[in-house]
Amino acid sequence: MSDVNAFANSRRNFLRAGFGMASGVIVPLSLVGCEQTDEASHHASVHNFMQPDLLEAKNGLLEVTLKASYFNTMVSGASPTDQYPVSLRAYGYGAHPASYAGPTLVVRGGDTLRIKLINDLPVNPPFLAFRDPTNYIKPNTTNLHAHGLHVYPGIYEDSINPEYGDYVVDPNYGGVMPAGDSRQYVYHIPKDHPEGPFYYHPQYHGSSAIQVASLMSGAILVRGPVDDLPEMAQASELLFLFQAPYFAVAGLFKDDLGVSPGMLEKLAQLTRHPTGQGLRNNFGDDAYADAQPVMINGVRQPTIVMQCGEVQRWRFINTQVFNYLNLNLDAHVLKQYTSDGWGSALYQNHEDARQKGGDGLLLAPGGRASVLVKMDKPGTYYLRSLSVRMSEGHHPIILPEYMLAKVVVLAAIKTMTVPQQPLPVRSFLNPITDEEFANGGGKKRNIIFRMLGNESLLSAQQVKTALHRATDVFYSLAERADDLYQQSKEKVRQQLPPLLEANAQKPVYPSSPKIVKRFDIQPANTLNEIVILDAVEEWTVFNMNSIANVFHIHVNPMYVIKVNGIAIDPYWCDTLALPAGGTVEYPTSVTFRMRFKDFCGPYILHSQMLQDADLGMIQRVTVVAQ
Ligand SMILES: [Cu+2]
Repeated sequence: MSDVNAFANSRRNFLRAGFGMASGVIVPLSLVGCEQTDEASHHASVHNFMQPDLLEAKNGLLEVTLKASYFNTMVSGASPTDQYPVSLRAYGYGAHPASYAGPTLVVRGGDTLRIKLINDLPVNPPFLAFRDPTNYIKPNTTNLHAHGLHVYPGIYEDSINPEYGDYVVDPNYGGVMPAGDSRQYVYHIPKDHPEGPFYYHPQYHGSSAIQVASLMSGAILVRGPVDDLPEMAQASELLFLFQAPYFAVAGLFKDDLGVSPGMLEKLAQLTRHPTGQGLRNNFGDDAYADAQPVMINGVRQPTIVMQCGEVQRWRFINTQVFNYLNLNLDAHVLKQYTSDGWGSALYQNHEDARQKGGDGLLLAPGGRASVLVKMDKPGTYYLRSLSVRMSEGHHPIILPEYMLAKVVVLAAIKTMTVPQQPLPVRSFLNPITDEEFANGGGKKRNIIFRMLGNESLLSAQQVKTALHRATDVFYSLAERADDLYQQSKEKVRQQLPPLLEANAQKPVYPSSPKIVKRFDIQPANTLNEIVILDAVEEWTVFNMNSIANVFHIHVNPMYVIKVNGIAIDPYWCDTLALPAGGTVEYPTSVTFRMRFKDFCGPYILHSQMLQDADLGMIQRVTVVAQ
């Protein structure tokens, strides 16, 4: 493959700014051609690549009911043969019970996606906010977010029962309550919406990490012109939801926080062991030597069987809440044509990087990509995540290389080709020039990611003092107030429509019922960036932490132009890897431009390391009409 372009090179340099590489396993490359007999054909290779059910819009509409509940199953640990019984939060749909992933929802520009979310999780445990003081208040209250989609973020007020857009600024007393509450979401996909992989998951502030780090996620595929190319249409499409659910394993931790084996019930399970349950401790020299094993659509290390010369299109979604992926395919090229859900005219070619610096296709948590693979040599290959250096400092977090899937290429020949460049790209993704930026107001903003110590919070969780006993009383009062609110919720709903203004496109902020106002201890959404509709702005996100992080903003994608102040070949994304190695004096940074197009309303920017978002790395954005 010779069409490596300057775009690809500069992107690799960008990643190198933040991520080093530990030594990889070196495997000699097979150089046999398709016509030769290969070893693989002598062995029975079983294709066991499982995929979530795929639901496609018909006549402009896709209507689905998602149901959140516990899901009891077995999940592999550090060794694929170790099986642990787990009980984790997950989605079912229609009459289908909860499973490893929600269904894949397929739409095109102009379609309407209607999702009714039913919350069948059990009622929330009593408030323990002070002793688990991490905003982890209602682990079983939920909502829904369509990650990356360019859609309306407010509430549609022109119905008796409000219908929700991509609305995620639920206040502390809001959300979709457990034990049977429901909410109707409606996403009107704009006609010119770029085609690519998107992602749905809960985003209720305080419990987003605990729910997403279970199994609550699924894919949304927006299709368009690039999918209609004959070579694309002929290629089999595989969806990869990379998952590493967290759960307690008896005896693995010194401190299991009182959580039963197989369960994920405490935010501290995520914050103390961010890379996953395979860890012994956070601070020893061998820390992070054995990161969380990754499943693909619920299967550990599945086998994909292909024919020689076959082209497939693979859609990658990293549903993990902390661990990056550094994707690499042995002896073959990952030809990337979307970054997150945003297409490019030219392929970014990721060749086998094991002997060439170790920079594969980097996927931050929440990050997505579309690639084409053409398998031109029979044999057995691995899709791997190469080593990733997640932080600098005395005890850097280095995720080890591991094998994600096996690809067996048979000798039988299938002649296929990849589409020629340039690929069709929507005008929505036209570059944002200096002129457009100036004409759009030219406003610049800075966002700072900085972690503060939480030692006092941790000790508060471990030691029950008289003060904490007193707060128990306080919180039992809060709980009663919450119950009262639940009971009067229907009444509140009935009172809501008359309060709303006439303009159907205007966002709605339900006012807080008085009874719970004083207990609204959640500091979410208190910072607010106000943006004028149709503004074009330039933002720089600074990372003052030695650890890498992930910046994500809803509704409008980012046009990335600089890394650490140095211009790069620009590209579009919605989930942005912030380089590691920052300090307060010398933060790392990424600069992007954004068009605030089409939609007014409230939404959020936050760390896609969702435990950080739940701890407060989150701000509200409100777009208002001029
Ligand atoms: Cu999102």
